[in-house]
Amino acid sequence: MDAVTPSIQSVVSAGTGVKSVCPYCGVGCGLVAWQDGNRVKIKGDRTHPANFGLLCAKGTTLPDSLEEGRLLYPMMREHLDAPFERATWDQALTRITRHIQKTLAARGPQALCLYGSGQFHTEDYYVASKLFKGFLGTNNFDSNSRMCMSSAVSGYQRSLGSDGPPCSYEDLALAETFLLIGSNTAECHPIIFNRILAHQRRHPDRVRLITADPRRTRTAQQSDLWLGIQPGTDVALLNGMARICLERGWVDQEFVRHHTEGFDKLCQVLEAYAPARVADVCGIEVEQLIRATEWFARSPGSLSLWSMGLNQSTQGVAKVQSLINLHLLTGQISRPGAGPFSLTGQPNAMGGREVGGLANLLPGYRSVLSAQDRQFMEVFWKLPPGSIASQHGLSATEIIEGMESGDIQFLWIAATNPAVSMPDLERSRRAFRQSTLTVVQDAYFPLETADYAHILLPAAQWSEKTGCMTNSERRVSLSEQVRRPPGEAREDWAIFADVGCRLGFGDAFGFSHSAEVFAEFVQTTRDRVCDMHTLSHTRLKTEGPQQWPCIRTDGPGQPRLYTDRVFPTPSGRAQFHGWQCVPPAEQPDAEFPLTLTTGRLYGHWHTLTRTGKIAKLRQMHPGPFLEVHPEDACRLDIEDGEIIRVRSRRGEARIPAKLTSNIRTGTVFMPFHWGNLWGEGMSANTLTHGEIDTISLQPELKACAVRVEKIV
Ligand SMILES: Nc1nc2c(c(=O)[nH]1)N[C@H]1C(S)=C(S)[C@@H](COP(=O)(O)OP(=O)(O)OC[C@H]3O[C@@H](n4cnc5c(=O)[nH]c(N)nc54)[C@H](O)[C@@H]3O)O[C@H]1N2
Ligand SMILES: Nc1nc2c(c(=O)[nH]1)N[C@H]1C(S)=C(S)[C@@H](COP(=O)(O)OP(=O)(O)OC[C@H]3O[C@@H](n4cnc5c(=O)[nH]c(N)nc54)[C@H](O)[C@@H]3O)O[C@H]1N2
Ligand code: SF4
Ligand SMILES: [Mo]
Repeated sequence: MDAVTPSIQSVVSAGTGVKSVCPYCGVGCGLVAWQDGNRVKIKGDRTHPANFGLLCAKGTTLPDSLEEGRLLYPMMREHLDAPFERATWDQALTRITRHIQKTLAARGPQALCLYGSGQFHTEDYYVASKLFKGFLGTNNFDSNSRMCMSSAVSGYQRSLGSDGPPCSYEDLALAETFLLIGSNTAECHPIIFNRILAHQRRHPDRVRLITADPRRTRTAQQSDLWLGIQPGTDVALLNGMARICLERGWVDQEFVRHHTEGFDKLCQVLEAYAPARVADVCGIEVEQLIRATEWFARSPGSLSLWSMGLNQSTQGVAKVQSLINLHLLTGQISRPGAGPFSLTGQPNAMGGREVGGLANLLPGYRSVLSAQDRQFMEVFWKLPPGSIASQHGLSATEIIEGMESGDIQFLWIAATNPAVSMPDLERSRRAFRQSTLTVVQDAYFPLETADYAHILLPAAQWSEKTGCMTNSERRVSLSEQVRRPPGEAREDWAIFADVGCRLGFGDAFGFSHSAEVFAEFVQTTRDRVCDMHTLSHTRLKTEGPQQWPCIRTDGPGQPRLYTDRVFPTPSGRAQFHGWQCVPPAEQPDAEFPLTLTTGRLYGHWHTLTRTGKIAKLRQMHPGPFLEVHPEDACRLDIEDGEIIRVRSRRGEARIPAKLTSNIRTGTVFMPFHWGNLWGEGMSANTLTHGEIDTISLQPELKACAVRVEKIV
């Protein structure tokens, strides 16, 4: 067995502690945590409905990441080539406040920008949103969720009328067909995959897994059918499946007639997706396509789980909507065990959407483009009418453009490491160097992004602060503080609130505890799809985690959305929207003949600030590599383990080749975890490009053209 085979580790029993949540992925596993001498100890929370006590290798080793390499004090420097010097909080925040005031006077609010993270607690997000979108009057507050979930958000909004995954983890034990599309669930949402496999073991004759992925991932290897599609051909695949449903009479006529709109237009689009052509475009067999469709359409319950293979694409929204079309067409939605279910990447990307943590959103699933929504928030925040800007703020990749043009004069980066995670890194790094003033607020130092900071602010992280996170099934959990933050580190929300007070908005930012922040935030959700106005830290502590919508104070929230088949669209009907399949922005050609896709490994978390400090996980995945099919390797005359050069139009990497027939020929794969701190030439993002989906503005991190060269 390969070293990276996900091993789900059972918990050991231990003493009492506080309830906490794993700060890694969007599964949102519950933890019990306590302090033992100087160490934080954890076990899985047996009562938490996400994991019932189980944890994966990342969760289990989490406490080992807390000590080494922490940023303990604020640090400052005059310019990027000077060394950092220790500063007091007062000095650092005074400099920030003065710079904001100066920028407001000289250039106006649109020159200010905050780039945040799906790793914020809901309370951090809320205070940041209130400060930037409300009191500073700029919607330039985007987050790394732009690179993660924004295509899912737009897809849900356009097809179902609102953001919000309609399903529940309960459905993992009720569905019979699982379509895992663009998701390496086994490595990236391991506890969910474990639940699916357990369900299949109980019902081996009925439960089937289909994986659609250009790589035969660990997820695909444990599936009943692998659709090894050509990268970027998901819309063709899903249209082909829809077309087969039409041809074979596998359409839920009743559902389509009474609960949807746009069926005729969809049928027109599907005309071009005859099964033989689709199989050809996707590079799979017609029989596989038909079998997958039959399993999906004719099962008593089909659940699709998707993640970055759909979202990170110039067709991200098209892919998501095409998947939802298939659910609507077959009536595989609005009932237990069925539905389109996006697996959220980061632990609180869901909370970010609720609080307005993308440049187009406001708290309570509101939009900056809606006059009514802006007005609601202005009244709520006691701001004069017109305070909230009526345009989208800058999205993640637009921030890079804003730095290049000089439109941004102040950049605040918190809980994300864009000097590793942004596409087209050389360009991004050049842009960051042009900043007038950049603040980086993180738990660790050194850090790749710190190279571009004038001011470093030490943040308290998991176990050092109390706050809420919402997981993929819309369940809000309270993660309680276990120990004091090291050095002078402070909670993110408290830093934003302090700057709010220093700017003269003391009445609005005088929060004394995150519970107060949460209490204010939930009022913005009243009567919204994400209604959680009945929740409070106290209730979550006494009654445990709750799913929204949760409108009763004396009972649990709703496990599923739209079970009455009424959707939050003007007509109450879900919307079909047919898309044509368009290839990825950068196509392979004679010069760059291979398609590079990028992604994750089981034991590592993103840019390695935590998992890179844990010996066991480093041993599991010692370094980056390029997966190459043996046929391509033979043509290129490269051997397994040979250090090769991978080049794109934007940059290059030098890493070992890993020969495997678990990838399509013509496609290569590289994990994106390693940044410059680990050495030059290890970063996948020196190769990727910043082309985006024009609706969701999410970059296409899953496909670019490269060539692989032998190093002589
Ligand atoms: N171990 C681990 N788990 C994590 C994370 C982590 O860093 N490490 N991060 C979390 C976060 S923030 C996220 S967003 C999620 C991501 O979770 P996933 O999306 O499951 O992970 P990725 O490896 O980014 O990509 C998934 C798969 O998409 C495939 N793919 C590439 N192109 C296409 C395509 O065109 N179509 C289809 N159908 N598939 C394609 C890739 O081959 C890859 O196997 O994981 C979360 N969980
Ligand atoms: N090529 C390629 N690039 C990708 C992707 C891909 O699939 N391929 N995926 C994209 C996706 S989906 C994502 S989500 C991003 C992730 O990319 P990043 O967000 O850049 O990755 P992280 O390493 O999770 O960065 C989180 C940072 O927050 C710090 N931190 C942890 N806790 C706290 C806290 O409580 N407060 C503060 N202030 N800081 C804290 C950590 O030390 C770390 O530096 O990468 C994106 N980039
Ligand atoms: S599955 Fe995700 S949330 Fe659960 S322990 Fe692993 S990393 Fe943490
Ligand atoms: Mo993500």
